[in-house]
Amino acid sequence: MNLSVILPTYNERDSISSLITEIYEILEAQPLSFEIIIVDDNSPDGTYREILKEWDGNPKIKALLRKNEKGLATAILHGIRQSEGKKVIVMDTDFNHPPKLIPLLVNITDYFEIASGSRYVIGGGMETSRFRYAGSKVFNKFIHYTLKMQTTDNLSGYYCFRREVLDGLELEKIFFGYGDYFIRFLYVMQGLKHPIIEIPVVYEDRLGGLSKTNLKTEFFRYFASVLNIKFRIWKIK
Ligand SMILES: Nc1nc2c(ncn2[C@@H]2O[C@H](COP(=O)(O)OP(=O)(O)OP(=O)(O)O)[C@@H](O)[C@H]2O)c(=O)[nH]1
Ligand SMILES: [Mg+2]
Repeated sequence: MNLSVILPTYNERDSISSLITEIYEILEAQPLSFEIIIVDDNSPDGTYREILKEWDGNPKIKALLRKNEKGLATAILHGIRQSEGKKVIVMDTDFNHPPKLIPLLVNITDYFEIASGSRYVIGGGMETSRFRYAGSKVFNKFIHYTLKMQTTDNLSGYYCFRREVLDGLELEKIFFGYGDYFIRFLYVMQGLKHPIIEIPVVYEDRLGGLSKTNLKTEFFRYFASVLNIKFRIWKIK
């Protein structure tokens, strides 16, 4: 299997079917074998039922339901562990992350082990909120100076990697929390000297449903995560 696309969902009933359709059509046009893995944390809005209604019986679509666990990062890890592709893509399921970038992400990871979408390289941006665009930019600068990260967007969470970059790592030590797991992921990958290329991404408006992000709580969580790395309270080994 060439590629696995991991889609974590929580209350994304309004967008999930059209997102899967769009990704499916893009991938069917590529010369590769693929699977799309959705990890739903028992969304009260019936996201999982909606997926089964549309896609049950299609061997390329695997819908996983977690009943006893909740959380973005562990959902992604669960999906990765159930996946078989030599390359893995992770993305949001509300259309913030435009599926049209998928072919480029897949193609460029023939040359770089990790390709990551960035709002802060030329051509990148955010149609959703100017306030969040500016806030994230400042926070990314903070990450750059504090952790010496060479990546411009350590919060995007839209990326593709070759599976072997995870070999030998204790993944539970990276994949916990919310979007802050991605800071840890990139930090570890940079430390291991895996080549990472950033490609411009423009976040589009969420198609429906509600944001799960509480900006204030997340800001403090992300801030604490960066300081934990900096002062070696958090270590991978
Ligand atoms: N499985 C799972 N998915 C989650 C969880 N929390 C968020 N997600 C998914 O993670 C992605 C990002 O969540 P969003 O609410 O869009 O967060 P955001 O992009 O920072 O916020 P917006 O800009 O408002 O869209 C979406 O695909 C959500 O459905 C969770 O606890 N479990
Ligand atoms: Mg979103």
